[in-house]
Amino acid sequence: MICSTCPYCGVGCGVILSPAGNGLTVKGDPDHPANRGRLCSKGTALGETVSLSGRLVSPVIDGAEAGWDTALDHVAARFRQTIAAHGPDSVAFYLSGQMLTEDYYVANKLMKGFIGSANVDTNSRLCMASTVAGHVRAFGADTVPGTYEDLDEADLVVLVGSNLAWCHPVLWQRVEAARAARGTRVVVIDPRRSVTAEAADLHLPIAPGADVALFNRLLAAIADRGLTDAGFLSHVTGADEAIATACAESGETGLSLAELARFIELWCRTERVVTVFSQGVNQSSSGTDKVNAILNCHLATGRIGRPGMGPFSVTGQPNAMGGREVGGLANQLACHLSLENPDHRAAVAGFWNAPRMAERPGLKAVEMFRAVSDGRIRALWIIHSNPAVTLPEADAVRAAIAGCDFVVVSDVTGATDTARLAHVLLPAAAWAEKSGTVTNSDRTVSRQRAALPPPGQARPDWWALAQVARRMGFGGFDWDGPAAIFREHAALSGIAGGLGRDFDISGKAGMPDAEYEAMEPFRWPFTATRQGGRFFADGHFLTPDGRARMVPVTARAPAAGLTPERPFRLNTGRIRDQWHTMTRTGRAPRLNRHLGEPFVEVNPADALRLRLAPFSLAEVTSDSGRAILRVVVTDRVASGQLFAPMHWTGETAPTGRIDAVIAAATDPLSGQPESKAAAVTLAPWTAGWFAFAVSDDVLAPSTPYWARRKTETGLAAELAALTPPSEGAEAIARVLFGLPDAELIRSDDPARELTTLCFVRGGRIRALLFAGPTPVSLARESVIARIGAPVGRESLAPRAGTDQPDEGPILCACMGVGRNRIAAAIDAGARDVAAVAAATCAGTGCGACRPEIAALIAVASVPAMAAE
Ligand SMILES: Nc1nc2c(c(=O)[nH]1)N[C@H]1C(S)=C(S)[C@@H](COP(=O)(O)OP(=O)(O)OC[C@H]3O[C@@H](n4cnc5c(=O)[nH]c(N)nc54)[C@H](O)[C@@H]3O)O[C@H]1N2
Ligand SMILES: Nc1nc2c(c(=O)[nH]1)N[C@H]1C(S)=C(S)[C@@H](COP(=O)(O)OP(=O)(O)OC[C@H]3O[C@@H](n4cnc5c(=O)[nH]c(N)nc54)[C@H](O)[C@@H]3O)O[C@H]1N2
Ligand code: SF4
Ligand SMILES: [Mo]
Repeated sequence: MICSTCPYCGVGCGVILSPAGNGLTVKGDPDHPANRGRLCSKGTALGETVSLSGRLVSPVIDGAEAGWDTALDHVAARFRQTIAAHGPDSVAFYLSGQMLTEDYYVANKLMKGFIGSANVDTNSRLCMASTVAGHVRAFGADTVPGTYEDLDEADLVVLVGSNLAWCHPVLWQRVEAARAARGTRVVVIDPRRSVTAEAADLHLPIAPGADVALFNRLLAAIADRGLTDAGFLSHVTGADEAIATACAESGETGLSLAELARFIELWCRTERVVTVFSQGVNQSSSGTDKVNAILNCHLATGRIGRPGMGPFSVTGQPNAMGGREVGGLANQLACHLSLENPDHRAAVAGFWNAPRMAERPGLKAVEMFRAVSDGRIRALWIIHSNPAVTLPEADAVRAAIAGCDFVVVSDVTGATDTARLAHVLLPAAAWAEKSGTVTNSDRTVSRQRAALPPPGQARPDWWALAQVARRMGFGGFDWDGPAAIFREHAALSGIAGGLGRDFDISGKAGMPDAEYEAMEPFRWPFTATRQGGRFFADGHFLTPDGRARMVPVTARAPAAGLTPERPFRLNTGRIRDQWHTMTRTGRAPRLNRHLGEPFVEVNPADALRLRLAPFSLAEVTSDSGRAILRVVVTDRVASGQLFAPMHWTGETAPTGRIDAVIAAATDPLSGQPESKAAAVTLAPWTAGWFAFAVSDDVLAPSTPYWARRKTETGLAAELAALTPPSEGAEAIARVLFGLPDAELIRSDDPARELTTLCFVRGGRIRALLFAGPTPVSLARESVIARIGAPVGRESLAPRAGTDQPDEGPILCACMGVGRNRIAAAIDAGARDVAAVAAATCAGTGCGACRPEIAALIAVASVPAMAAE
């Protein structure tokens, strides 16, 4: 049994790993302070993602396998030559908040101290950069004041732009527990009725981007009611201006006066309020101002750093926080030190014995890839990220990477949109195979520990970075393992502490290897005199004068204005059971069953107006690109708004890459792109041919639309084309399945306009294709279950709800219970979540599906409207 940490979200749940056969069993760690044994659907399915199929197991140079020595020499030589010819700013690293602290530390040291450029940026630019900028403006440092216990002890939790039930499910469970224990109220501020909004006491469907206008209304009300905390304000500057600006705010919130009044009343009346914020705040062209608008309200009332109250940025990735600590962003140094402060630079240069310190900030992610595109950057190393999918203007980013002189990608698989463009691929040891530390949203540092041997030649990322540094001729990169790197990082944080920074874990700097091995989770700071706790209740801040800043901010509309040609506001984000570009969660069949295809949520009124039928296909177009997505008609989104998930890629649904559509408009201070407010056109994509295909092995579509997923029995795909294939369905199917000669049984159902092709070998079904002129309506999970079965007499095309029981989309991933079974339980009389759980077991695992079950019950409980 090995204690480690989940590699997905910033909740940072502790897990207990037990190697079993070739795989792992994964359980929640009852002793970890973040989760106390709980896990969500993604954490629960971790054991299913560690299989070695598709893993990158050896370095690859220009498509040919190579040894590490050759690959590392090659990378070092190309970086050295590029720097010699074009200077240090002609090279760059693009990193990730999923790297371990030790990996991150080495990359940052190499680039900022030895190569002498600050062109090291990370996907945290797309994620947390606005929060970092907002924290620094208000507090003088990027410090999260509170802890998770505040969620347990709050009387009001306000979730701003956070779909907590899906994206931080274990924190949502803590909030639910607080509701049950102390009656905590929950407000969700989100233009979309997310499952979290549905479960809240109050949902404020704010106009997209209007958060500053809303929090300015709140600040004005706080001042108007005399609720400012005069004592605390003696530790704050800028209050008068911020309040005056708030009182003058004229921006629309999109909310009714009653909704506004209810929110203001709740916030003003409740001292213990935690305002949790996430990507609805950060991913905005006014993201930093949104952060400060929220911080202003907490500073004005002194509700910060005390039990049950404070602003709380929940981090997305498992080590988003650790990346900020090592200085992974292009405008940071290390340990919360500033690149632009000569004393800070000198201190770090001395500690590293650095020959060539970067002296000014490097290029931020969006700018970095523009520099790749126009040839200012000629050598690029991408580690643990998939920017060809996840950066805005993704088609341009993909072209930029493809056109770059020299691209190195470190990944666990070569089958990603980005890895396919690399000159050199380096095989990384994956989560369960490597050791190091991560820091979660509440500053708790936890160990990740290896439980499995790395396959083939896979090695940890820190090792590859240190090897390249040494081969470039640099000293100071000869650690024998992550413990040594961690000690160095901790020692540097002590120097930062001496310079007045609060990120100081120097209490861990002298730790021997054995202690690092056994290290229990701890919260920073960690020094001889101070360990863990909250910040700022004492009124001491990290600005030059020690006082916090209230920043006057005014609402701005999203960067892209709506026009008659681009009349829809496109919002993007996450679904419950997938992680980003699905390179890991997509390997677990049960996680692919919740929502198996890229989609766009469209309000019923808009769907009617545009003649978009449910489950038809629609084209979403902006000035930067287009996507083709399955239409989900739902009033979760308001008229004029759309929502699409970010997860699909060239590997899983080439026309579903939503970042192709997102313009690279960024926040002027943080450089974070506006991923949630594109101006787009929506139109039917009038396919004349639809198909659903399942296979035990090969499934290689080439139709203009396709989306493919892994299943329990192989692969499944949705296909569509504008016209039926001229060569006929059989020819298409034989190529699709790679079965040129297999025995074929064909059946045509004229009533349903459905053709079924069944490929058989040895009396067993290998592959099935169902095709027709309209979206294929079938019990998909029943079809998937037929692969490998003997060809029987029953219909090859099961209809939903007819022959075999069909689960439909899986709502409870932990227990494998689908929407149809839950609906049946509700039909049979289950009237609350507990009754559904008793009847089906749904909702008894991680609980992330409970809001969806509650929603089904609510819908079923609406009395049928009397016919008029
Ligand atoms: N299942 C799952 N969980 C994850 C991840 C994942 O990929 N899958 N990724 C992790 C990562 S890296 C991150 S950063 C987090 C993100 O976690 P969240 O921020 O909770 O997730 P998102 O879905 O990106 O966006 C949250 C909400 O912002 C809303 N929103 C859009 N525009 C606005 C606006 O103008 N104002 C307000 N107030 N709200 C708005 C959206 O409608 C959406 O519901 O999730 C983490 N957890
Ligand atoms: N439209 C839109 N775009 C968005 C967002 C949005 O809400 N909307 N959200 C943004 C946010 S918040 C984020 S955080 C980003 C995330 O975007 P990315 O970081 O680009 O997405 P991931 O899929 O997490 O990419 C991680 C890569 O690392 C690889 N990998 C896994 N384990 C290891 C390892 O141990 N070592 C190495 N070297 N590689 C490994 C995976 O196979 C994968 O290719 O997306 C951003 N993009
Ligand atoms: S909430 Fe889920 S994804 Fe996040 S750390 Fe915990 S188990 Fe992992
Ligand atoms: Mo993120």
